[in-house]
Amino acid sequence: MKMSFRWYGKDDPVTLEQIRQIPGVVNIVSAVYDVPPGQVWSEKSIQDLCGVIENAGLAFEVVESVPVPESIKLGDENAEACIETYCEIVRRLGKAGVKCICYNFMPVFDWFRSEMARPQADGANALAYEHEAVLAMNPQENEISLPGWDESYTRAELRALLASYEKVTEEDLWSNVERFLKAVVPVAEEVGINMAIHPDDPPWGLFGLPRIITGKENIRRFLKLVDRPANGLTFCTGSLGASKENDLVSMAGEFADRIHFAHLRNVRHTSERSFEEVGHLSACGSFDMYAIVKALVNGGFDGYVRPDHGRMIWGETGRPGYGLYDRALGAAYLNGLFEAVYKEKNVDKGDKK
Ligand code: DNO
Repeated sequence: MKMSFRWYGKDDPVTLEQIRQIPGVVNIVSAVYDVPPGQVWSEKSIQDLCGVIENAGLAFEVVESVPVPESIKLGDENAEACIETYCEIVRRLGKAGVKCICYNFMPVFDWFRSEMARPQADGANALAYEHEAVLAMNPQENEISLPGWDESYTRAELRALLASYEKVTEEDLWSNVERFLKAVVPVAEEVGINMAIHPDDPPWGLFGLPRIITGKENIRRFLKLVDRPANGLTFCTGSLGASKENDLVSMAGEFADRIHFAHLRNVRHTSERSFEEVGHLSACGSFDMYAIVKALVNGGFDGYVRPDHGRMIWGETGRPGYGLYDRALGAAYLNGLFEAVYKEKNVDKGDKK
């Protein structure tokens, strides 16, 4: 396991110097942020990013994300050109030493929450998803501000984009993802990269938009579309676990050898489809984090791990979910779980810094 930490580049209020002091963190997860989706990432931007990370004494082997342009998800007339551009980005990242690319195939929206800072009993605040509140939202008409949202769309562009999905069914999305994988996975294999799709968050359709990376059956289907190790998964417990139907421990075990990247965090279900984010510990939420880590290790998982969304604690303000303190606590906790599981199995995995 390689403990990693997401960093949003030079504008991130969390610095590489701070990240380096979190025990056990050896890898930075980042991306090129100065090129709009659909354009080739310049060699210079990639090199600069590698340079700052390596100068800080950390490694850069995981990119999150290389965004998939809507044309590819829609399968429209620009899809072919966008796929070619995507392949070129993959080649350039391979050349720069990247080993894993996390991406998602969610139409229009990335991760979705209804509250950015819900106060917690202990004085922290956390992201929350209230299903009733989301059903009442109308993205066609109202301003919405989301943590994973590309704010660069104007209201008119968003309306047009939502309209272009009106006739796109789940089956269309399946064919479009298949076409994408058949082109991209061989390129990734050639340059030593594992592709790791991120599950949909939450794992159900929103506003009539289809979502397909939602649960066990669909993930089985996805992995078979191109049945090669380089076509793999980001196992995000918080995303998949938002649905009570997903048994995370059994999924971790079944998919372990195709999981290249794990986002390990906990949520607390507050009703059938509502939840709030909590501290990483099993005791704080609805998941048994120890059992999940054990299932991953027993299944042969040896990829990248990162703590995921943190609460805002100790008065920190910043990018929702991506402050320093609670994620650092998450990393410390996860390191402990892995150490315990490795020792039980007598595996020496002391990733020394
Ligand atoms: C949220 C993240 C997602 C993820 C993308 C991957 O915190 O896990 O935004 O980066 O879905 O493409």
